[in-house]
Amino acid sequence: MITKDIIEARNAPRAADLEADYAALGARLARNGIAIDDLLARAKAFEVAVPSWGTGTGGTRFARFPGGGEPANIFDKLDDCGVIHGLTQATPRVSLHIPWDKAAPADLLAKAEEHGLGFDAMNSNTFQDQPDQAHSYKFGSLSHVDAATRAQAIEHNLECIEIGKTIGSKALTVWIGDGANFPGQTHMGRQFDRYLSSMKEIYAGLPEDWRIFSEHKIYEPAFYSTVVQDWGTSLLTAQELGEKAMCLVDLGHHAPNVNIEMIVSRLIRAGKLGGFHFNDSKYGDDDLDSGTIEPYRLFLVWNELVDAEATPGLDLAHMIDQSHNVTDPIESLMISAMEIQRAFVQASLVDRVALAGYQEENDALMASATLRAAFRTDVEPILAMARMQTGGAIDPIATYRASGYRAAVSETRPVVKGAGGGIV
Ligand code: LRH
Ligand code: MN
Ligand code: MN
Repeated sequence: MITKDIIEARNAPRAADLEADYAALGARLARNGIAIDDLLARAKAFEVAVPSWGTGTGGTRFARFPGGGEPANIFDKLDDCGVIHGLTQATPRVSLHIPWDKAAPADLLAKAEEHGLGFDAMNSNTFQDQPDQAHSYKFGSLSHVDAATRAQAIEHNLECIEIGKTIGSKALTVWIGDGANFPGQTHMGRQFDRYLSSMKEIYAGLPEDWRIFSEHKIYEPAFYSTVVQDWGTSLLTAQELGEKAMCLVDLGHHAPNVNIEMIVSRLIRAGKLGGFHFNDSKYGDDDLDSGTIEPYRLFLVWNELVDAEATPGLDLAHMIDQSHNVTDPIESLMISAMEIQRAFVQASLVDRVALAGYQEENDALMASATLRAAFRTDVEPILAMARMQTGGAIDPIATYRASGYRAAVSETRPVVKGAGGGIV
């Protein structure tokens, strides 16, 4: 654990500079009629959930290169999530993946409480075979041609809900790898019908105050066709299931150049946007740290979200979904949380009255300049001030490195073997 003392000791020599930077930015924003303290309050209220699976070193289909001190189980992972939240004060919840994180609920709750953490959406897993399972998912799960295999996959999702109920989760995210590698391998219509009918059975098991998120992904592991390949299919699914069903947008699950912010806008319009898996990518489902490849796109997504934040019923689950191959996962997850928060604060700076005026006047140049003016604003003093005032670190990466946390846990955690490829 990284104690408050360690954080305060690292913050102390930086606090005066931060106050000065914050005052300078405040004066600049005030000239444009923006109250910096309002932005500070928004930054403090910001939350994004951490994926339990992101705390371990990921891999590719070719190899995995584990680092020292990797978490060996969900309790180690929760310890790491506690560090991330302690330093950033932006990640108070963890999203679990079952069966990877299966453990006694009382123990999960106790460990989470130790770090002041709660649990976000549960994630089911019918894209891998588990050692003890009766039917293989090689040819699909919820859309499999075999009824017994579908029943097993449905049962697993219902079990995820049961586990989630015991730890205070309120949502289930379903992503399936079902699809086909070759034209003709599956009947696309009948396969989707089977998927829908399985999802209806899962939906029937949802508690009143729960939601189910349908997560689409264009391809992989299936390389020719995927059952839930795009937001259209996800929307069809959510609409057919009912009001507790929503769509989840994983930023890495689209073809290159797809206008994701427009998908976000459409799903809000349909009343079906439920949440996000934030990450960044260059080519496919790269699961890179948020805001490290296309920060402007992340900003544009947030621009839609801030624009629509007063929409009745809009209640979004913000989660990170990443895999870290060459960095310390704790550092990468902190970077992502802070970049997502940055895009949110920058989007909060957009002069929406001016923007609407330019749009009405067809002034394309000034409309686009209005967005870029917000994006160009360095809001780091606001983010750092939010962290400092809530007990986090002014500079989380430097504080983490100075704490020696990874070296300390390397002493007690067993070495995790890593020859196999990654999964996500
Ligand atoms: C699939 C995915 C989905 C899984 C996670 C591990 O690519 O994005 O959200 O649950 O990765
Ligand atoms: Mn995802
Ligand atoms: Mn993914």
